Amino acid sequence: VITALAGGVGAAKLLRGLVRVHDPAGVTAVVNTGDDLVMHGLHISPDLDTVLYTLGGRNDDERGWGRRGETWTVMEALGALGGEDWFRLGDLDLATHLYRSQRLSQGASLSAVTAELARALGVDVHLVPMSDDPVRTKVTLRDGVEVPFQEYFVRLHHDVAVSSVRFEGADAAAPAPGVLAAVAAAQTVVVCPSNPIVSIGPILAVPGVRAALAARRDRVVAVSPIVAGAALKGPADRLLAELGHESSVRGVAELYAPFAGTLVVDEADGPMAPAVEAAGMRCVVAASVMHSVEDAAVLAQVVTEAALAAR
Ligand code: FO1
Repeated sequence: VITALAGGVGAAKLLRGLVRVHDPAGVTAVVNTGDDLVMHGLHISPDLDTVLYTLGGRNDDERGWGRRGETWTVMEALGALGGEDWFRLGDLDLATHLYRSQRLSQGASLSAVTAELARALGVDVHLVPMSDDPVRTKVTLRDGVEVPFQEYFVRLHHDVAVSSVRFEGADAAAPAPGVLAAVAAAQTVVVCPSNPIVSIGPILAVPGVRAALAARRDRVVAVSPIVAGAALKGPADRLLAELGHESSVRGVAELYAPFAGTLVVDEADGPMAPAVEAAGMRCVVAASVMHSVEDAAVLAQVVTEAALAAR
């Protein structure tokens, strides 16, 4: 039984590898929902959708998000009306948001709707949002203005300096049904190579999750999303530095050491292994950049073995 904490693209790639080497029915992915937003009255859960589409074989791997073979008829028509079209929702993708929004409006929980979508898309992994309650990541920019996460990420192309990040609603949120039990029961808990601040951070901010991980610290294996000081995708490196952390595997280790026993770092960071160990984590060096599903399966095997060796 494996439980993974997941953000978007990096997590989806590793999960695709994990289900190559483990029975998907034994894998639970707890997914960040701090990126969620309501737009045009629709509830959009970008990280859940990236994981759903990737495991369901429908993700546009080149763009990184949304569905393969996508068309944009609705967005073009919306733009022509003067509607908000900076957050691009493709025609196929819209079906997901329509389905989710309709079911939520009928009173279904986000976890129930996620299970329905997973079934419909042929995803066997147990996919759960971190919480059924709204948690919204808010980013304060250097000029003091606070914006919702997607305004920072998409509208401003995460090309602006950040002074702080908070997770609105987290204090009052409960972990979704099964989240704490999945951490408690797992042979291995994987912290996927996702942004430590805005992808893993919101999951840790849900009351009870951090303590549940800390209680299983020896079984928790994190994969560094930082390779040779840089993020493979997105603004993790800049965010770490702007918020006072080192943009390196040492910086990641300092954040994760309280609740994770092992950090998997890329071969490029082999020389940093002593620094990771000095920060309090066992360090495993491996090829961690996933160019293919085969790479992901090899990394998944490394992660699994690392957890076994830590016991
Ligand atoms: N990312 C973009 O860079 N531009 C977009 O217009 C955009 C639209 C979008 C729509 C649905 C969805 O599920 C994801 C979308 N993303 C878009 C990606 C999203 O911003 C990121 O996946 C994250 O939230 C960061 O993990």
